[in-house]
Amino acid sequence: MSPPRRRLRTFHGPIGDLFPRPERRECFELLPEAVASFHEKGWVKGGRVLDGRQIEALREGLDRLRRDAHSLADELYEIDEDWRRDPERNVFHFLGAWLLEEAFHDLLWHPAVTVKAAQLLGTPRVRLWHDQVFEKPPRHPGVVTWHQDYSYWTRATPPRHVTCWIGLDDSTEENGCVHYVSGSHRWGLLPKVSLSRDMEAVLEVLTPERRAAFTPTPIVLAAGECSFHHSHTLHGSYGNRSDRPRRGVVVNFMHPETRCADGSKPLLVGVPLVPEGAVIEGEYFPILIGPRP
Ligand SMILES: O=C(O)CCC(=O)C(=O)O
Repeated sequence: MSPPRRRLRTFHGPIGDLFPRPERRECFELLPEAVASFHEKGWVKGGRVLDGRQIEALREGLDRLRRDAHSLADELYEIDEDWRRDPERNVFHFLGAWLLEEAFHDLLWHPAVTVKAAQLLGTPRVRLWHDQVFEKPPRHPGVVTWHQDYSYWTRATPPRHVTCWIGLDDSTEENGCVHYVSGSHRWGLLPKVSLSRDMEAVLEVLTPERRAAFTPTPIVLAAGECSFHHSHTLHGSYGNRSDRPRRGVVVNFMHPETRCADGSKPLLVGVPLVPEGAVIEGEYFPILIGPRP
């Protein structure tokens, strides 16, 4: 039997020494041209943010979470239903690794990531919304269908969110790297789709002009490199045709004043209710950079 796990959510700062403590913020900043490109296209590459030791610690944490996934279902926010039903066909996708694994927890405060997220959101303070993991084993058909992150997040308002996708493997077209549709962050909010079912579902609702402009860019990254995307940027990924895994860890950041637009049920499974209209804060939503309240 596995040893009992610690409740990491009560630690609002790094626990171990896997990641550097914030030095001067400027060391980690994106160049002004990169920030401008993010606003223009809705995504930007963020360079290398993990070294070999950090990648290995995250991979090991992910192995433990996968091994125990079924028994941990109640301790994570969510594990993709389609994966639980049919792991051979669906991507291993879950939310909440930071609650259970120290490397995933400490990654949230990693200045190489948080400084850039703050720049892109245009705020000195940034709050955690949640984290995610997407794993495609070798030769695996699972896809992540074209979607906009904010279509799942309308209860956290207004939309001032940014996502960082970090590779735990080299990701290429062959092993199913993420693709972004440049400019789609200006297309308004499209309907929510199932993440694992019909790859093209969202295309049905695009106008002919937008369909014509639908030209996904493959985001080829080395292990340890990252990309950032806007909450409305259409993105998705195809199956893994290679003999290598394709693992990615995702941090979803939000503006610290983001409010709850629907207090009728928890914003994430297992998280206490946030009253409608209240700022989303507390144990599960730590400030990751900038002065704490
Ligand atoms: O890892 C993938 O293929 C999809 C990632 C994704 O949907 C996201 O980062 O929001």
